[in-house]
Amino acid sequence: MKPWIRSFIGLGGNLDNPQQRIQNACDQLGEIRLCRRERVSSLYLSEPLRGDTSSNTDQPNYINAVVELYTQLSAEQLLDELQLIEQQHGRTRSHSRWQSRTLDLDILLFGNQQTRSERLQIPHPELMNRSFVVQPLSEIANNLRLPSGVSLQDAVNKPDFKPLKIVAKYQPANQPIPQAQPPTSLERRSHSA
Ligand code: A4P
Ligand code: MG
Repeated sequence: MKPWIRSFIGLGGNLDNPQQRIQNACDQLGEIRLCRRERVSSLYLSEPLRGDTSSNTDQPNYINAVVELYTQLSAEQLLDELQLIEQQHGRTRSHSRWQSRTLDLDILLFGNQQTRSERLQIPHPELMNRSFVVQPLSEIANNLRLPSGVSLQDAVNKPDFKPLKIVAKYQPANQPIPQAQPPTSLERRSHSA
């Protein structure tokens, strides 16, 4: 049997209800063949990282999250599956980077694999420099080390690390919506006071 590789997928989007889209994309990641979704981070709000080009100012804020995915696929096969999901979310690709997008799915880490091909760069080259990756990743895999041996905590402890706001927890589809609990006697008392 093929080994299960522990990978981490970064999710980001800033167009067409990104919060709902990221929730849906987390569901879809759990349905990819030969993959088992484990932990899912909270959803974080982040200001657009834009590079220094002037063509893409005034972008909406992003929602970002990270998912832990065990897989028996190769990294290339996994990328194919991720790109299919991006297409289902109407992702269009322009030639310039840093453009607004409905959904971006990046392979951040793939076991201890280190790949630098034209199609795949693993670990993701900017992983340690982006708080919208570092923060959700450290939420679900606090003690993580990169294949180079560098610890994720080094990025969290950098003086310029800016903590992001959590906007929602991941709610799996088909999960019953929690019923409102009857107020406790303490709450009843504070209302009637
Ligand atoms: N590719 C290479 N390595 C990988 C990998 N590890 N995972 C190749 C996924 N794809 C990888 O990607 C272009 C090509 O990268 C793919 O065809 C694949 O073969 P793309 O998704 O089509 O284009 P892109 O998203 O514009 O490029 P990239 O490099 O993913 O963009 P970035 O650098 O990730 O920037 N601000 C905030 N706050 N939050 C964000 O999520 N994202 C971006 C996108 C900019 N600003 C942001 C955010
Ligand atoms: Mg991408």
